[in-house]
Amino acid sequence: MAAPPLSYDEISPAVERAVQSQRALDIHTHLFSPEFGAHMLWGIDELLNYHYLIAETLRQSDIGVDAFWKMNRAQQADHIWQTLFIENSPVSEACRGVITALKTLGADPAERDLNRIREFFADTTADEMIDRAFKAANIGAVVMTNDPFDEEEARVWFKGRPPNERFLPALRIDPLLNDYEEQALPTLLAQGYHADAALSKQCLGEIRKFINDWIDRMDPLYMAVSLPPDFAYPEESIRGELIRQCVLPVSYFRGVPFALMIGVKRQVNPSLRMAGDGCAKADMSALERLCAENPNNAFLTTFLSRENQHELCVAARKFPNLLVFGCWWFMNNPSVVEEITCERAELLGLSFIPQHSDARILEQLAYKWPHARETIGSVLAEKYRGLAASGWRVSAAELERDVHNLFVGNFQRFLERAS
Ligand code: HDL
Ligand code: ZN
Repeated sequence: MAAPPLSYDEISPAVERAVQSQRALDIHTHLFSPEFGAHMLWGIDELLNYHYLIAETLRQSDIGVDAFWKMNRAQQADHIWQTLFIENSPVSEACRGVITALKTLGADPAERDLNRIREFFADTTADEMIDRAFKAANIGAVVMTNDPFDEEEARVWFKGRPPNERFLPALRIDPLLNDYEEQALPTLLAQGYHADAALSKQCLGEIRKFINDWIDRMDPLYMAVSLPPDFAYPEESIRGELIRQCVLPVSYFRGVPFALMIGVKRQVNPSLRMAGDGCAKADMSALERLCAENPNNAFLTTFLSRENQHELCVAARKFPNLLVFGCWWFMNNPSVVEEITCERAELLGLSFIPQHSDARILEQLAYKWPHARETIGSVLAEKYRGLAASGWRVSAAELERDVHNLFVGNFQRFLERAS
């Protein structure tokens, strides 16, 4: 007996229940599990020192960037709190996120005294906060951003990091593709690979071995790179050669998808350090050619410019081997998440991954996911109401199936198809 269809008025509450109750897989974060030591960031002082809030503080503060960088973490947090939360109302998405995180983690969101908030975090251990943040965000696991070119992190992997079912690896290869001669080549040589600046045949073989060895060591869900707005493919360049001769063949033969995160302009203002990156519209034809020339390769992608989002949906319609994910970085604001999710549902149906958190500090999970579910839920409710008005009413079970696919199933099936 098929489950009864929802009435028009039952749709919105049913969508809300399905979206809130669906445990999600967070497919891109910068979080680390405790065995990565200082790489794991958590607590209110780290939460306030998020680079998004540093950029916003330096716009409104009178102390200037040099004086800010001379402060220690706690002094920086005090200054950020005073500037963005006390002297101004915390209206921005990153500011409101801190308030949501405090609330969902059980602290008093109306507490103005930062030292009282610090006491709340002082009473908790890292492991307890992991449990609390994952529960508050209703996520089962996060995918990390693991960098084999980071010496400290590589040491953990060389020791043989034990698998952790809540912190899953992703192999990040930005230095290889974006800074081969300055950053990647010295590391390749230090790790014993016979690489060279000329990208000789032997060198390309050694780089394929490097990628294979790190896949063996990490067992990553995918390999990823962030790329500038002028990313071109094919291209007579080091990057073009390494993608064609090393990344694509290894990605295919090992069944490890290649994630391209396109449109970041690194260090438009270097004085802001990690907060100094910008974005610009990229040329979609590079991704289209990659997907068209490599129909048996699996590609994940997200774009940083709002101006790329509609043409990305059109491109994704052409290539079943391309899975669009998330509202990345400067896209992760309710007004843009709503617009992007709406056009994806209209052009891609349910064949995309609506969100990842990009969390850098553990407790950000407790705001990035509640905010995302709020916006994605309201878009989905409107789509299912529209469907009902056209004459097609879904059951609660069908709704839950669809939401499971968006938050977990699409990615899992994509990985299975790639492997
Ligand atoms: O390159 C990336 O993965 C970006 O997400 C950057 O890390 C960026 O600094 C960030 O944290 N965005 O949310
Ligand atoms: Zn990121």
